[in-house]
Parts: sequence; C-alpha cells; structure tokens
Amino acid sequence: MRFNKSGYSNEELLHLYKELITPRLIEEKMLILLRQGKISKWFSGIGQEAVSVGAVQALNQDEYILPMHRNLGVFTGRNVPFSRLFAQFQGKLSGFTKGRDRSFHFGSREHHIVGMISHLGPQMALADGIALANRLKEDKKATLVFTGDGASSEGDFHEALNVAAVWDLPVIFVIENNGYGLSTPSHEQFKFDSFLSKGPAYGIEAVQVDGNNILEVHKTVSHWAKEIRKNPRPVIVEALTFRMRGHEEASGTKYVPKALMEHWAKKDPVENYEQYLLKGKILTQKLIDNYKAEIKAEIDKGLDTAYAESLPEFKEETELSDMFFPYETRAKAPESKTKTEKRFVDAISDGLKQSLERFENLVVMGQDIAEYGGVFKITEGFIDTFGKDRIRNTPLCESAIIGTGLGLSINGYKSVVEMQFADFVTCGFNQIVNNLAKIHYRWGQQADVVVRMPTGAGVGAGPFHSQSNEAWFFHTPGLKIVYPSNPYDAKGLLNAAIEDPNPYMYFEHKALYRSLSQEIPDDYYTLEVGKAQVALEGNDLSIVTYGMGVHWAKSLAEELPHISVEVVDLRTLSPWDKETVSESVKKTNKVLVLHEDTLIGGVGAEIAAWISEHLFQWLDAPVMRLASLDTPVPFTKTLEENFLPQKRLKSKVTELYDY
Ligand SMILES: Cc1ncc(C[n+]2csc(CCOP(=O)(O)OP(=O)(O)O)c2C)c(N)n1
Repeated sequence: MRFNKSGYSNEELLHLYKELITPRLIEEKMLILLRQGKISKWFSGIGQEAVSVGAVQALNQDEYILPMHRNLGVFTGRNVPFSRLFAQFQGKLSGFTKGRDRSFHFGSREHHIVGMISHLGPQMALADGIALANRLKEDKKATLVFTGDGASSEGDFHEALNVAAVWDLPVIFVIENNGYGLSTPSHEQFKFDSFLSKGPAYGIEAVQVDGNNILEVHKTVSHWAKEIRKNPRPVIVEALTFRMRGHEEASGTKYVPKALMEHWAKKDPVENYEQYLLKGKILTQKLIDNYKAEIKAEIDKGLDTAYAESLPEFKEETELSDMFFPYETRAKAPESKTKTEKRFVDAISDGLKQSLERFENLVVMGQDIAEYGGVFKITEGFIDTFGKDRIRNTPLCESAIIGTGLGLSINGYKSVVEMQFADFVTCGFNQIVNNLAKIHYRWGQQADVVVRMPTGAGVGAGPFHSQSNEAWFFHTPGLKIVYPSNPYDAKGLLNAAIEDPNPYMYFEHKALYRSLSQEIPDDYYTLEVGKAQVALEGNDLSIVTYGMGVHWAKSLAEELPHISVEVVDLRTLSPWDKETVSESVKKTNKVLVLHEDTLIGGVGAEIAAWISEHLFQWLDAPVMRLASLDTPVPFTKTLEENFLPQKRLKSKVTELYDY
C-alpha cells in the first residue's frame, strides 16, 4: 500500500492514526463483550475503518454526515462521548434513543450526525434534503452520506443520486464497496465493474479510492468537500475495501474464499498505516503504547459508566407522548372579517400561498408544480411570487422527495410535498412510515413535512388514480392525518398542518376541488387539529364520517326528512375526536360509520370497535359500517358508482333506523 504524506504535518498524521485505531480498539472490546454475552449484536467494521475515519476527518464539525452500520469511526470522529455511545448500544437512557432503537440507528444534531434506518437506501435522500437546505441558506457546507455496494441495488440509491444531480446538491456519496452484501457477492448484485461508471450515468463526477488507505480517503474527501462547498454539486467516491468479519458477528464469513480473505488481511488499514508511520519515524512503539493505553482506559471508563446505568423504566405516557415533537395546535382566528367565495381547490391554494408568505423556510416540492402549476393547478403562478427555489419541480421519484423533505426538516426547513395523485404515495411509502413517522420517537428529531394527497374516486379515473389509502397511514403511529370536507376546513387545516413541526398526511378529495364552494376568510387562519364537527344536528341516529362521506350523509338526510340524522365530520383522522363522537352517540344511541375507503381494516373498523367497547351501554343497535366494496376502484361509471357506498347508504340508514 502506498501512502503519500505530502501536505500533512506530523501532528496531522498522528491525529489520523489515533482516530484510526480508536474504532478498532472499541470493536476489539465489543467482540469480547459479545462472546461474554454482554451485548446482543454487532456489525463489524474491522478492515473498513479508514473509510469512516478518513471521511469524517475531512469534513468540518458542523457539516452533516450520515453513517451506516459499519461507520463507528464517524461517531468517534465527532467525539461522541464513549459512555453515551455504549449506553446507546446497551439500550440505556443516557444513549441517544432512550432504549428505543439499537446500535447505530440514531442521530445527534449536536454532532451533526444522522443515523440510518435498517432499510439502508432511504438514508441517501436525507442527505439530499440537508444539502438542499445548505444550498438555500448559501452557507457553503458539504454533506456526506455512506452507502454499501449492496444497498446500491435499491431504488433509493438511484433516486437520491438523480435528485442530487439534477439539483446540483453538495453531497459526497461515499460508496463503501466491500464486495459483499451480507453473503451476496458483487457479481450477483450488479453487472458493472466499478461505481465509476455511475458518475457519467447521472451526469456527475465519480472517483475511486483505496478505501484501506487512510491518507488517500482523507485527501480525496477533503478535496471534494472543498470543491463542492465552492461550487455545489454531488460527487461519487467509491471506496474499495473489505469486511474482515461476518455481516454481523453471528453470521460468520464461510462464504468468503480463503485466498480473498488473505489478500485483504495484508491490506489491513490500521497495520499498514502504522508500519508506514513507524518506518518514517513519525510514530514510535512507545507512542503507540501510550495512545492505546489512553484509548483503552477511556473505553473502560465509558463501559463502566454505561453498565452502571440501569435499563430505562417503562412509562406508557412518555412512550406515547414522545411520538411527536411537543406542539400544541391552537386555532388562530383570521385578522379581519373579510370573506370571499372560494372553491375547495382555491382554498387549498390560498392556504398554501399564505403559509409560504408566513414561513420563509417553507419549501414546496412536487411533480410539475412550478411553471405548470401542478396537475390540479393548486400552485399555479406560485413561482412568480416565491421563485423556483421554493416551488420545486421534482423528478419523478416520490421516495427521494419525501426523504428530501425530512432532510430539509433536519436542517431547519419546513416542506410540503405534493403527491400528483394520492395513489403514487406507494412509491414513497417507506420514507413515510419508517422515517417520518418514527424519527421523533427514535431520537427526538422532528419531521416537519406535510404530504398532500389528492385522493378519492367518483371521477372515472380507475384503480390507480382514485384510491382512498388513508387507512395505511392511520395504522402507523407517528403520523397526523387530516381530511377536510369543505373549503373552510381545507384552508384552516392545511395551515395548521404546516405550522405544526410534525409529519402530516393531508387528504384532499379531487371530486370536491371544483364542485364545492364556500365563503371563507381571506386572511390566514388555522383550525384545531383533532377536532371533529357536527356537520348536521339530529336525534335519531349518527353518521360518523369524513371527506366525501359528509356530503353523502347530508344529502341523504335531506332525502329522508322523517329520520333526524346527525352527521359528525371527523376532519382529523389521527388523532380522531372521541369526545365529539361520544357526545353524538350518547344523544342518538345509534351509529353508522361511513367512509369512501374500502371496508376491511378501514378507519371505520377502528372507530366502530372503539364505540362498541366504550359506549356499549348507550347503544340501541349494533354499530354499523358502510364503505366501498373490497375491490380496486373500477373505471367505468356503472361499476364505479356501485363500488362506492353512496347507493347503499339509504338502505343502511333505514336498517339502522328500523333496528
Ligand atoms: C431493505 C432491506 N433489505 C434487506 C436488508 C437486510 N440487510 C441488512 S444489511 C444487508 C447487506 C447490505 O450490504 P451493503 O449495502 O453492501 O453493506 P455492507 O453490509 O456490506 O456494509 C442486508 C441484505 C435490509 N436491512 N434492508
């Protein structure tokens, strides 16, 4: 291995040496503890330390770095106290996740580290968002994210690189190519020889380094960090390296040919650098001994502190309240009383525009939303007022854009992400349910992102442009869900969702966009999230519903004047308003839960179960449900009309009334 120390002082060379041996010494200790059964799982980075250490040492301390599962050197390089690091590994309170997530699955804003989720690839889009925030602030910072060669097969890899390329985001994508993804060798993972070919493919630069050579890694990353701070753009750095131990300790390395192991053993990053420094008389055996003694003492001290701490006590209230960034939603009244008749679609547009005026750090992203104004024209004309930096046309990649939203949030921005149709959220599903929804619970990071969801059927658009999919998110702890049924609520709830630094799914029914108008305040206002509304008062029975269901219920009530129907519009699905529902059920003693989404496992199932359990003594009839058929949404009018529940509503309500 050839080292080139030109440009480095002896002090710098020794600093890198010390940084390089630190993760190695920690790992050696961890392996002993693992054998003693004192820790449960360990993902070893032995053999790969020069990549993490070289990279983290090349960045400034206030630049974000996004490590994966073998990047211990990033944490030691950012001076994360050992006691906290070990407490984290042991699931203790003084770690970073209050015992809620394991190993390296955490971030720390203080250390400008954003840890991974198990799914690997989604990490890369977060780097895009962080870098976008840096670009918008013009603060000349670089961001660095790691990925393995295995994870490069995930769609997220492609999406994140493509977005970074198109938007010239200052991100260093370090691909640690260690030849295997768990047991799968590279030739079964991809068909190309080197990640260098990915550079031209994305229209960006790509370089390759010997990932076991600390000076080469450090020099290359330093060079590119300087370059992209000055002239923002992404770069791929492929680091060739090798994992000397099993994927995780229990899985072993039997699948690795012996000769390959021996080849890489000779290239050990720590030993080679040590020998180089010894030969050059920059390092002495005495210094090595001193360094090692000092680090080992620190490790032992950190371990003692971590072991002395008991496991966190379970407090249900804390577990639940930590799901969200603490924020109280209060309704804000409009400043003046002036009102204008607005369609549903215009109310959303109005709210979004006023939120953009109010929050200078709000960025709106979506497909075709800039010059074109979005397929539903909600952002029409916005670029003239707010510019293309804040009203961003995105490539066609829901996952990367939602991940970018989270990255923006980490770096101080708010975002609204428009799904062109709610159906397409499936392509960004992982980022929503595993990243946005869980990040605050895991390590206290807010996800200040609103995902706008043009939803619903009745427009002859078939199975992939008509779905109601709120139940997928309703089942996921950590998301707030609002679903307005009228223009007034649409504007007030959108503003409220944007103000709140927590993740929101905002459902807007396409069939209401241009069919429903109402006088709404001209000024900015918000509505309280989590509050239902009695949309129609009645005494004989309650219909608990939301969205289009509110309109079906109200028109049926007109059709059946002999039945006094009460309609409860939930407006917010997560959290839903149990109090208003209870009051209504206690008054009418009969209840139908109605929604446009399909029946099985729908939102109505939860509400009906809750009513049955908690209001049983108030009921004069079984809790009934009505929803769409359990099929995809059909295209042709005659089929779609009968798929939807409206045609069955009259007989269901009559059945309930007669019970
Ligand atoms: C989406 C997803 N699929 C599968 C896994 C299981 N898994 C964890 S790590 C890994 C291999 C990753 O290989 P690579 O990206 O090369 O990183 P390395 O472990 O070699 O450092 C696999 C298959 C996972 N964590 N996430």
